[in-house]
Amino acid sequence: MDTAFLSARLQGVAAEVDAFMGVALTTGRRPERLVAAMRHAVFAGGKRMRPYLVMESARLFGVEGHAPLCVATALEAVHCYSLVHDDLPSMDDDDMRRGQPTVHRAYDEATAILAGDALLTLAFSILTQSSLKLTAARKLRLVAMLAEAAGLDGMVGGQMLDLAAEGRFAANARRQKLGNRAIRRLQALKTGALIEFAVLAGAVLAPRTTPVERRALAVYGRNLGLAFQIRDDLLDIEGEAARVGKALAKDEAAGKATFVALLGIDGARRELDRASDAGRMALQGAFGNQAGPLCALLDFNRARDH
Ligand code: GRG
Repeated sequence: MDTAFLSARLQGVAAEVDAFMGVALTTGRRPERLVAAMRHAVFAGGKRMRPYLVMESARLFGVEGHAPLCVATALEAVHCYSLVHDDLPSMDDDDMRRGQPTVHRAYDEATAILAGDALLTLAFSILTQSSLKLTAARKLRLVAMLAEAAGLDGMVGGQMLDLAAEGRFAANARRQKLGNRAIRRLQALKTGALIEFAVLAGAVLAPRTTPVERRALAVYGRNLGLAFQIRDDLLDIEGEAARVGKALAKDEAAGKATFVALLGIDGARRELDRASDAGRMALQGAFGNQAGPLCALLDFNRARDH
């Protein structure tokens, strides 16, 4: 699958997710400023990589249409919330995201907190809405998986470890030099958990799956999450701020526990290649040529400049 094909597919997914979000985020009798801030967070031009993963992992099992789109949109809502909160003054204190002012900059801090909260809860409304024609057991499974991936045992837990490693808290006000295992755990939670959810959700939507297929998806998801985080760490050092759409070279100054800090630039590049290859092998072993669209994302990530 070549890059042009992947870009077209990503754009197609983005258009579908945007249309769904557009309907979910209409004003009506809702607080206008809050809806506007949520729309700012959602429609700022994200890559929609997680929705792509949901839709392509479902497609591996012949599942297309409204159900994968609902799950994809719910996940993107969680992702957008996490970016809004990550940018807050009390977290990373960023002014720009995706080339636009961050939500607390465009609006104000209270509105940004509420916009994030409302995006997180919107995700669970989408997963439980009646137009999503899945059995109650499958909906419950998706809700439980997303809650775990997003919360204490996933992204939020990872974010807390990240801030603690920076020495943010009075009880522990020194930077921690995390080792290999600790950095991998932190990143698997902070970034990896939502990516793994995206990949595994396709199997929940499938009428039937085998243990071999589920295992292959899990290995692919874990390695893609790792590869994605490493690319993000490399972009902080070697990316162009105008392309990435936010301030760069912040990780080292903040004492962040990154793969570049752990492995150096060359070591991080090698680990990115290793993880990408491991993800590809797992998927091709279980799905053969059908794995093309998901394998293409590994290459896209390797080369991405934002
Ligand atoms: C605040 C609860 C909470 C969690 C924050 C998302 C996150 C956890 C931190 C963001 C910091 C960061 C840069 C993490 C690296 C991985 C990541 C989430 C990058 C942004 O995702 P992309 O590249 O963004 O998919 P777009 O803009 O394309 O949607």
